[in-house]
Amino acid sequence: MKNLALHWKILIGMVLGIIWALLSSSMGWSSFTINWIDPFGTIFINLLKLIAVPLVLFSIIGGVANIGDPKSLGRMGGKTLLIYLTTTVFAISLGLILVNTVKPGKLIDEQSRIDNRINYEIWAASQGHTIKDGINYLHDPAFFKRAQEITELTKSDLKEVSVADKLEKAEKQKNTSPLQPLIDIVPDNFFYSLSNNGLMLQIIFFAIFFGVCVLFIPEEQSKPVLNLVNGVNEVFLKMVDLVMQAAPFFVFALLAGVVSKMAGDDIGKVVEIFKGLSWYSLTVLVGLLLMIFVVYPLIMKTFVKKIPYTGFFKAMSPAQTLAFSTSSSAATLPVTMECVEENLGVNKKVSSFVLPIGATVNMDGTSLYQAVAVIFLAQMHMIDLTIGQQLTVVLTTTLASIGSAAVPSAGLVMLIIVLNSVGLNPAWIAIIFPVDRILDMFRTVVNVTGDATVCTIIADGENMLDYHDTKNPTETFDLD
Ligand code: DAS
Repeated sequence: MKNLALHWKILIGMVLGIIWALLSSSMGWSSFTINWIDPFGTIFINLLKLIAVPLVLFSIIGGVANIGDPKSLGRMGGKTLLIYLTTTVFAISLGLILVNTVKPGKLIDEQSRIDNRINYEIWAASQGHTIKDGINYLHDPAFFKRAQEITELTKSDLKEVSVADKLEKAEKQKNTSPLQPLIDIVPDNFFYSLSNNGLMLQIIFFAIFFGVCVLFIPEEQSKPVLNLVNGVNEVFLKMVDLVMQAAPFFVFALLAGVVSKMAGDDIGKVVEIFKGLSWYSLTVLVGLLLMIFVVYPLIMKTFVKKIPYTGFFKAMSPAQTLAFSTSSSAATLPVTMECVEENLGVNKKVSSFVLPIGATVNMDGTSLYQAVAVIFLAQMHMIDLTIGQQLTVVLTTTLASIGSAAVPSAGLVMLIIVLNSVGLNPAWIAIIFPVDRILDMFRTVVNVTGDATVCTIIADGENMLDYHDTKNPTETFDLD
């Protein structure tokens, strides 16, 4: 067991966690699992995020300052953002092709879709939207009464999943200036940004600014700064190695908690939850699995010949299994960096710059999921979005995935922006909320895999990739 590769130990921890949750749910012990086991999962995520924030700060400062000259920094930065954008738009397009082919929303029974459409028209009218393509039930009293009943029902559903407060936040976000996302990148108080690790973009902005300025001070002054930064970096990476020794146990607690919260003491509930949303969940999963096992390997094969198909997965498996268990790219970032540097041979100068930016702005899995979700919700409300509206979905999904924080369920909240952008009811996120945590696990794996793929391509392009297949992933986190 000792020599078993870490990702196998994590997978075993995951499977045992799910088995324990199913067992405890059938024995009526779910509250024990949620109260006494799940907290260790939260502790694990806290530990990783505790490391991630200072690690991002010092690794970017070190990465930028070690690059040596602003010109190559500019070139690498430009390439990074361009490739990130390309993979995101590709993921959205794949999602749109799948959801318009499978049409999961149209597989729902006709009567429910008509009710949904009525409900939508009422909501649209209440928002001052014009009644679309001639469906004009509003003047029929019988319809109006039925529609009011459905609307009341939806409202009570909303209260239950506390989506209302998320809607409020999105409403506030909607009424800001178009350049607000740009303003939000520049912090006015760096210590406030540090204490709110959702403001990762502000920490990245400060780190790049600080790192560039290190390049412009005389060598005898920048040397001690760089020594300190590099030394602190090593300490945080050693913290990751330490935490990862207990990863299998923590992952057991995480998965036991997630499944117990979903199932409660009635395992049949999990089946219920997926029943109405099975085709939707399947469409999202097929898209995400295609990204992981087909799209990224094809991109790697095209741009980085020296890394074999299995070699990439062997190298990234600890990060991918962690992304799956934590559903948080930010929490997984320290491990993603170690896997990319130690197992893929990417130079730290590239990974410490490209990966933190990727974890924050490059969310291919999230963008694919958001594209599928919007079209699915429209279909189940008997609404066919025009091509123009679907192109709007591409744009707003790209922005929404950039704006999504790298934490669990962030993609669901940002979906509100996308729904608003095509005149759909943002409260519909309550409909897909029940399966979101499971889909979030898979989309976070895609987000992390996408970041690692782009980082490897950039490193290869900068001649900073020294790949050797000999490394066994389990040695990545050895304490010696
Ligand atoms: N869980 C997010 C992440 O950490 C992705 C999402 O919510 O879509 O990448």
